Amino acid sequence: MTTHRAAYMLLAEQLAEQGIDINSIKAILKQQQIETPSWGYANSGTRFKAFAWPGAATTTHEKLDDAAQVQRMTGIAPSVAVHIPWDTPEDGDYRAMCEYAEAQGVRIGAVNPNVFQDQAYRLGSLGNPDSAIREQALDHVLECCEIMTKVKSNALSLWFADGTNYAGQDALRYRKRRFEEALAIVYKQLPQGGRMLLEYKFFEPAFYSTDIPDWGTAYAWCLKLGEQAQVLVDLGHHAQGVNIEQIVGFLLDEGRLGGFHFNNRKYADDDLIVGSVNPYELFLIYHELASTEQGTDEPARTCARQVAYMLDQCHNIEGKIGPMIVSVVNCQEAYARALLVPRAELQAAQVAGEVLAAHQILTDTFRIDVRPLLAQVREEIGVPTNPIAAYRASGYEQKIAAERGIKTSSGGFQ
Ligand code: RM4
Ligand code: MN
Ligand code: MN
Repeated sequence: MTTHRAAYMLLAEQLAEQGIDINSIKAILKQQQIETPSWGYANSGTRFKAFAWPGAATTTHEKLDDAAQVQRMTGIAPSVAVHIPWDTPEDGDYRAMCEYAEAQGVRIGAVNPNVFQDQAYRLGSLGNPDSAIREQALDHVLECCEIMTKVKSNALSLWFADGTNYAGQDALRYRKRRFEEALAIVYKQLPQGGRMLLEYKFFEPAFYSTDIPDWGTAYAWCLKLGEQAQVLVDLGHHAQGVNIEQIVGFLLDEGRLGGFHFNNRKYADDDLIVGSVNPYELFLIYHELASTEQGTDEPARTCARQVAYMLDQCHNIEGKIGPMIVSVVNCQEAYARALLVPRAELQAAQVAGEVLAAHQILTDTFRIDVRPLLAQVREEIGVPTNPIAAYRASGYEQKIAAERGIKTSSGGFQ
C-alpha cells in the first residue's frame, strides 16, 4: 500500500457521504491539460539582469526536451506553446520541429507571434503610425497563421506591446482603427478550425496608453471579428484588486473565453509560479470554470470545455523545469478542489440568500487536502505520485547542466 492510499480512501468515504463519487472526479482530472511555454525553459531575466541557469535550454529542441520531462513527471502537460521567431527552426523546417516534439512525447500548442522585439517596433506594431511598419508586423502575424498549419496548431495567441508613453504621442482613436483593420485581415487568414486568442494587458511596456488594455476592449474586438476570436486572460495583466474570476464568468457566459496565461501576480506581470501567492484566487477561477463545464448552460459549457490552459511564466532564480512542474501541480490542485465544490448545495444556499453558508461552502472546499486524490490519479495514469520529488530524484537537472553547461544567451527577453 503506497503512502497516500489511506488518506485517499478516507477522502473517498467522506465524499461519498456528500453524494460525490470520487471515480467520476478522477475521470475528469485525468482529462486536465496544461500547456507549458517554450520560452519558460530558456534563460530570462528582469530589466536588470538575465541570470544564466545551468542547463537552461537554448534551442527549441532543448526546450521541447524539457517540456517532455515536465510531461513525464505530471502526465497532464502534453503541449508546448511556441514563440516566433524565438522558436523559428534554423532550417525553417516546422514540420520537422513538430515531428521532433511528437517523438519526445509532446506536441506544439499555441503559436505566439512576436512583434515587439525588432528595432522597427519602437512605436508599435499593428498600431504603429507608419504604415510600412504596420505591414511588416502584419506579415509576421500572417506567417504565423501559416506556421499553425505546419505545426498542427489550432491557436494563434496574440499579445501586443503596443501603446504610447506620453499624452499626445499618437492619436488614440486612430491607433484603435489601425488595430481593428489589421486584426480583421489576420482573422480571415486563420487556418480552418483555428482560433485567435486575444490577450490584453493594462500597462508595460507602454505606460501612458496600451492599445489592448483590458478584457472589455479585447472582447469588443472579438465580437466584431467573429466566433473564432476569443479573449485570453493572463493573470498578471490586471490591476491590483481586479476580480479575475468575475471576468472569467462573464466571458464564459458569452462563449468568448479562449484561454489562460497562468502565472502569479503579486504586483503586476510577475510571471512567477501560478498559485504561489494567491492559491485561493486560483481556486475561485477554477470554480467558475469547473461549475460551468460541469453545468448545463450553453454556450458557456462548450466554451469552458475548449479553454486553452497555458502557463506564461519565466523563472529567473529558481531553476526552469522544477518551477514549471510546481505550476502544473498548483493548477491540478486548484482544479481538483473546484471539482469538489458541492454545487447543488451552494446553489441552494445562494438562492436562499444564505450568505455565510454559501461562502463557507467555498472556503471549506478550499481547505480540503486533495494531494492524496491527485497521488491516486497519478498512480492510475502511470506517472510519479509526487512529481516534484520524482523530478529531483530523476537526475535530469544534473544531466542537462553537465551536457549543456551555462550559456549566457537568453530565451527571448534579450
Ligand atoms: C507578455 C505577454 C505575452 C508573452 C510575452 C513574452 O507580457 O504575457 O503573452 O508572450 O510577455
Ligand atoms: Mn501572456
Ligand atoms: Mn505577460
